[in-house]
Amino acid sequence: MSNKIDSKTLPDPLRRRLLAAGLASAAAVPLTAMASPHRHGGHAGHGGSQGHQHGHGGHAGHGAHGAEAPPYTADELKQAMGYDRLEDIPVRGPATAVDRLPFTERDGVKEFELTAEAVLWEYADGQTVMAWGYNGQLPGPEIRVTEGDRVRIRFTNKLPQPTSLHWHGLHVPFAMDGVPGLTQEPIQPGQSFVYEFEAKPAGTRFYHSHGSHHGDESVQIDMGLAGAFIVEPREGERSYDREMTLVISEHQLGEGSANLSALGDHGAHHAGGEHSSNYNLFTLNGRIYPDVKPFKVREGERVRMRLINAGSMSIHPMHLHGHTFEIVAIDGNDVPDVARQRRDVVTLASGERFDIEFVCDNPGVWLFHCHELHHAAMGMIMLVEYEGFEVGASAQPATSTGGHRGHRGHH
Ligand SMILES: [Cu+2]
Repeated sequence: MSNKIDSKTLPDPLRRRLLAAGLASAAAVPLTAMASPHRHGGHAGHGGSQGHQHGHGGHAGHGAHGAEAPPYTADELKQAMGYDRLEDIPVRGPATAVDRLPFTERDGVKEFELTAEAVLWEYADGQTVMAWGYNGQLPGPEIRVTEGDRVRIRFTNKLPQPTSLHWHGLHVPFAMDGVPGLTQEPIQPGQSFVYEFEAKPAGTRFYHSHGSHHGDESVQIDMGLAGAFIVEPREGERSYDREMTLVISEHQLGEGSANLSALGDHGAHHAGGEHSSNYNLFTLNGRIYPDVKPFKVREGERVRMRLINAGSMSIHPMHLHGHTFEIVAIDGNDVPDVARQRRDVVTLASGERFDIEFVCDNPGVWLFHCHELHHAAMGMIMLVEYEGFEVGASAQPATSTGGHRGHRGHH
């Protein structure tokens, strides 16, 4: 039994990385024949999006097009990203991202500015995926306020498609809930909408697109439209010395940086239910291993991790090496001391949040990763690094023993 990825289904940049890391098995089938079976020259003149269904089964087995052939047409690129050419889309990444969204205080209200826009997001150093990001980043910048604060979010839609903004886990007034067709009209490209509410209750919440209608919410989330919204309690003492927020997302990467949630012929943005879900890129705070920013801790500290599954579908059993943690909050709500589970795996379904805390009593550089190991192989690993710990000094080389000489290796 092997946990290796069948790399022939992966886009080229991912495949090369995984092969290099020994996490994928080399495929005999030419990659180009498999990575984008739905887009090739024969379709160049198809009549646009209407009736454009997935499953061009008749084309299986071709393989004539080149490695760089993008799985989309110029029309589709324009429709999904608002740009005529890939080269025109701004590249954004950790260098331009902010962890926390700044605000201005006016008449006792904390005012934030959020813009949804199309970018090429650098999910790993030098590698990009088409994305829709709040303020151009994945995840969107963390909004952090105190319980009871009055907040006003001025939101602008610079996407080529209508959208909306929902406050997940917050008790907002009905008209502020961001559900298009129910609480408000969808926000059209170029339009703005002002959300205003009292931040409550305290806890790990998040914000995400609710689509332009119920049928494309998953597409918009898969394109990257989600971010943390942390409401700190107004009273009570902090139980931890240090904290971090971890937003989990999933994407469908194709050739040429294509994000197949909005591109290719999945029909994702045309009709509800057409959205495919062949996720092959699982990000932690918008990045994949080894380019995920590590959580740096110090021996003796008690630390909190706020885990948010902002993905639209997958379930992630997140596992910490070398420590036992306590689940201190579920969906943002405190768990009483006597009811706290002590775990080393916590499983997050879509939309769930878990706050975990542990004492840093075992110096090292430890993995925190998804134990659905295909997800780990495709990026879902983060390091918890103790300050001052040297990996090289303690890494032990493997040695062979006489009795096993000539052993052929088992499975
Ligand atoms: Cu997972």
